Amino acid sequence: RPIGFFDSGLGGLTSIPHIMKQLPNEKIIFFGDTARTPYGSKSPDTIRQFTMQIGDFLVKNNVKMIVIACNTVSATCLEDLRKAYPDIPIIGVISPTAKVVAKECEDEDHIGIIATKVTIKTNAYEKKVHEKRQGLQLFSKACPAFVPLIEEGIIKNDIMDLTIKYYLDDFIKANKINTLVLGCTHYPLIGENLRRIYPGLKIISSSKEVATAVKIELEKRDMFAEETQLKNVFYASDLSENFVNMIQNILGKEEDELNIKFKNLD
Ligand code: DGN
Repeated sequence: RPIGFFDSGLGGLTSIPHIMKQLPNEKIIFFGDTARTPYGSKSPDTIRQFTMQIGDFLVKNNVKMIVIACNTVSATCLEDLRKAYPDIPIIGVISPTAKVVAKECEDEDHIGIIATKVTIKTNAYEKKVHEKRQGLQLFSKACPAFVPLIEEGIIKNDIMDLTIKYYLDDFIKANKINTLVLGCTHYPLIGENLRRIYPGLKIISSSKEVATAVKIELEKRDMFAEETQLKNVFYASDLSENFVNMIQNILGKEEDELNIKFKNLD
């Protein structure tokens, strides 16, 4: 059986190469809600309604596990989804990332958390990190314009660089940030920009850390896949040119090697 992954858009795709590397036998069904992205500035009720529709779709596709490759949904609806599907393991991105922050950071580090408005408003990262380790110095900043620009493919240019500086120059300077947590699965797509603009900053990515959590959970439940003929499938609620380009870029494959499908959930 495949593992179901979803995101409000194409951001969650940034987890897939980490999964493919760590768990090469696993098959993936990915759903990106590209027609309704971004979720990050919507109300929790709307996000919950969309999340339940996606959960139903993945469960109908016989997934053995659901990975919420979206911080916004993980911060707002993880427990709702777990209640709706008590027999399926459901993993969010925030707890595994908070675990790494708690393990790898020092008390004197100044840790910046950047994410969507909704994720920041829930304080989900602060709660999770401090549950695991008291005393770490956390500072958070919502960066709501990043996701729409990334979804439009506006990445390798001055508009993105200026937007990054607009949100982060003062934030990093005023709070003496030396570690940045990418609390949105879209943000690895601007990782190069961030490293170039702020060299020396240590970066922790939620997209990467969730892959390790999936591996641990599969091991714990003895659910590793045998080798199979199943192919990964990538569904999107809007098959925009940018979505198709992004999958190709992120996975390093041509369109005809990928199984990309349209799925409307409305
Ligand atoms: N990729 C989503 C996240 O990790 O929060 C954000 C997408 C959005 O809808 N803004």
